[in-house]
Amino acid sequence: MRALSQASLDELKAATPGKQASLQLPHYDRQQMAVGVVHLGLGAFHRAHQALVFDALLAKGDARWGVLGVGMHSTALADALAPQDGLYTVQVASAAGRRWQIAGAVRQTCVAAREPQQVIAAIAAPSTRWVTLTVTEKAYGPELATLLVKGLAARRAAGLGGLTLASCDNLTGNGHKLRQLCLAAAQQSDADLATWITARCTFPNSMVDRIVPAATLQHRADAAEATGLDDACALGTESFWEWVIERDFADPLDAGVLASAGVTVVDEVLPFEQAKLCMLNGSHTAIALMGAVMSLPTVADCVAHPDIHWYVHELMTGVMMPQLRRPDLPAYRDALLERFANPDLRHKVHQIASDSSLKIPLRWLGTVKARLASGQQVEPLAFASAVWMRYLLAEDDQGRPYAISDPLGDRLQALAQQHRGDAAGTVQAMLALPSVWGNALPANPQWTSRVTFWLERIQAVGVAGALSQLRAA
Ligand code: CS2
Repeated sequence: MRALSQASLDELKAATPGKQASLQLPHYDRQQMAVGVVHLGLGAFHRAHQALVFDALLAKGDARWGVLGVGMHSTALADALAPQDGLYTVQVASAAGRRWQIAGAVRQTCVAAREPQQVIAAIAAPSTRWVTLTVTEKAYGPELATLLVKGLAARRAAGLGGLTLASCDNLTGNGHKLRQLCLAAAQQSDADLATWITARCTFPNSMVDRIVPAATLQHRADAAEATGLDDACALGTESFWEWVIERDFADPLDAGVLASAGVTVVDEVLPFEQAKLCMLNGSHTAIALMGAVMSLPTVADCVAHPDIHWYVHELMTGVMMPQLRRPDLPAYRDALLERFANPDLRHKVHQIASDSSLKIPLRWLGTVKARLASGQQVEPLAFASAVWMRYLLAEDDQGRPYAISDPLGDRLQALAQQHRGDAAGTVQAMLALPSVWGNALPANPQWTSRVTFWLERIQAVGVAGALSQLRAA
């Protein structure tokens, strides 16, 4: 079978004149597109989300939205996309059926750790207008700041205008965090550069949403069947997507341009961001940890379990929604439960459970603190926190081992083993980690006692047994 590339795509287009509902191809002239976007964190999520928005803009005839896709460390995807001329196939699966799309927005790829000069030069290139980022929670540190600041310094030295730098990571106030990081690094090297960044560049907060599981060989086989071409970079996603971004662009006209491709441009993203971080990501983390210990491989398997389905509904309705301001919360919740149940996604619980020590503070703690402060119950999140502590034993309820991927993994697993069987000792040791729980929660007797209560129950009857007790309570 021929490999996907510009040449084989051109043949496919010639062989299938006219548009097909089940297979969408990039009909625009990819040779003419300029690299207008430098994307840091080339991975499945970017390719099924922002890159498809840029693809839609290119398809409308706006040639400014080609992407340089930058892997931060890993070379595999960047190097697999290069011989495919940046092309890849996306399978979009929903209750209405499946369709495929070959996306054309990625013009070039490279790897920041291997080719930093190429990234810096691209940030400083005249055609570049945006930098987008999906680098994950753990990457917001000095390495990222140095790369961006070098690029912005070169851009300023070249006498060019500013950029829109849009963080698309699941962080509260992601744009503000990115701005702070860049300005602090710029201040250290050159105060004038910091002034230039403040005056010329914007860092809009944004909320991005689409469930994009890690790509598998099944996606590759399905894509080959649909297109007749072998695509080593095929991936799958759901039909739902949302990108809500604050009206804060280096080029103010971009608001209308993005809106024309289905992006929601708002004055304040916070209500959307908080609802998504809590209800989608917060539920995801709880589901993933339960699924890992209960040996349920995917999110769809988890929500097919009646007690977990009840749990997620209760977590959202009883504990999270009262704190949130998004206008359509009940409909948003119901849509989320349907999205989680999508059987085509096969979204692995262990993928979501990775880096939980960084995700928990962003996804659960706002809710826990707000509710404790007003004397309200936090039972579902105390339960989920106990499940996390149980999960750190790295074996499921049948005693089968699994791997834990987390920057604090070794330390957390050592603590879990050290206090194995001792719920109070485990909770005390785990809550003493301020990067996960902050400083106030370990001293809160209500929180400590409820987490300990649920960890004891889990130790006695397993996660499934404890969950049915939570439901019956
Ligand atoms: C997930 C997210 O892996 C995870 O932690 O919760 O990747 C989630 O699928 C996306 O944020 C959905 O928009």
